[in-house]
Amino acid sequence: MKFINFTLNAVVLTAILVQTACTPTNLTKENVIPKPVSVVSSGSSFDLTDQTDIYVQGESLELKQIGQYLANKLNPSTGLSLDVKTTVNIPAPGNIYLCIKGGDAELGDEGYELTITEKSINLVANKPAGLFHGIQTIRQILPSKVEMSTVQKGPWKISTGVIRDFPVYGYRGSMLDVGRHFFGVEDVKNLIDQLAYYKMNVLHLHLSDDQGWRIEIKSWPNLTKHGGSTAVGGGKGGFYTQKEYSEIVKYAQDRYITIIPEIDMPGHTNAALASYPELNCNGIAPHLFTGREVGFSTLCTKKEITYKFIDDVVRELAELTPGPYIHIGGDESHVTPIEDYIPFINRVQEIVIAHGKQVIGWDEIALSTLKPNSVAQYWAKAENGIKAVAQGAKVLMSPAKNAYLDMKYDSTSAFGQNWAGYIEVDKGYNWDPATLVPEIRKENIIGIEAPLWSETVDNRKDLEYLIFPRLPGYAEIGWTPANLRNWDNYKARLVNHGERMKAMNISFFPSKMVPWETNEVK
Ligand code: TNX
Repeated sequence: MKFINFTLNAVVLTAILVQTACTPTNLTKENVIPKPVSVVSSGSSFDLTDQTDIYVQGESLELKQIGQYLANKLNPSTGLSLDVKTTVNIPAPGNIYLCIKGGDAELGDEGYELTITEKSINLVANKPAGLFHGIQTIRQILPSKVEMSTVQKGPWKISTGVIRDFPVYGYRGSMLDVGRHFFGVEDVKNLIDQLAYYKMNVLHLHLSDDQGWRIEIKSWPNLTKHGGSTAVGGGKGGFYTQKEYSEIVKYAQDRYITIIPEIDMPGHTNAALASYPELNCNGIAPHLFTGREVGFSTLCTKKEITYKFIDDVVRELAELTPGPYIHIGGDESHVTPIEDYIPFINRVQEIVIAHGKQVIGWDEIALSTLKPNSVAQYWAKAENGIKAVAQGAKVLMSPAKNAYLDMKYDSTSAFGQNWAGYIEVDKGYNWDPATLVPEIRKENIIGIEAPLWSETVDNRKDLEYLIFPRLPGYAEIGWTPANLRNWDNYKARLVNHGERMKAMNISFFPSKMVPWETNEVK
């Protein structure tokens, strides 16, 4: 009898242990990046089953698309074939419900409230963007293997509780330099989905540089025909037709990401100067350039044709750009005399405004006279950022020493540069845009952007090595309040995201700062 009792107890105990090992019940222990503003656990779990569907409120095409994005992410791995359905009533138990309810001021345009009970998953936001960010959270509180592209074994349980979440900054972005090496439409779309997973909302495309012009401009066709024909190291280059570019813009828009196009000027313009001799002060087109040096080229700021050229380019770009900004570069114009540089930037600012857009430029543009709705992107000189603030303009934080995705992690890094130092994963994470430069305060800052210059990388795999695992850290800096951010806590969540990156086939740098688990994706 005693013996039987003992065995029974052991069976019960084992059952309990097995259950706790595979049933998530504490929502606060989930590994969401960026860390949500508030998470309250209610200690139980919801089951995704073959009965579960995704309901969206009303007949909105936009909400259906968001629901479909979630279904497309969950169906391949769960094998559950969740359907997207519309409803005017609260759906029956067992389903996921996405719904817009205005009036929650704290949530703003991008926040969401996610309520998970044993019976249902309810996602509410003021705006569709909030729902879109909320479905990324749903993905992240499911087991990591949900990100695999082939059917995995369930169960698919989600801890119950309530998450209320909204971002600190309205601009959370990354930049891809397609000038030094060209990356095609599919690579850019892939990056856009990666940004979306971390609730980022801007992708800045550096579309022209000394080595290449990458966007079709119909009124100046030789820019891409000749100027787009090579790359760093003498590769074949490439460019986006306006049709392809619009496809990228739309793809990003569907993921609540704004594309910001950059045409760098007056420096970083050799590709344009090589394509049109009249843009050069001496009227002679230079050869195409395939090296890595910077600061040797300039548009001829004294010729009227230069402003006709810029007006045409900005007009065509503005027509392709639903977002508010055109980026005008303005960095490292070492061969443009400062007395020419200042009026040049002022005039280009007027051109951009005339085409209905706002200016962003690298921090040097603060040497000119900025309008209050222009933005200086701080990358190198704090004094330029401070000058922008003094003029009432805003600052975008991309300090090279903290936020450049093309800096090596350490001396062993396979790709990248080190002119701004090494940026290990902890260094990339451990800084606060609002206190980095005391004179640039939170109210002066529109957000954060992590730029990726592409001199040393020319394919998706090598790009990912530089982007991951640093990108999630920049996403968290842009989204999560500074007082909720902590490296040790972040590091533990990043371990779990190592599994997710593996599941998504992302080639990330296995930094020694993070205790990655080497076993299979759970
Ligand atoms: C500086 S950052 C540049 C780029 C280079 C980068 C390399 C900036 C505004 N200008 O032209 O690609 O360094 O890290």
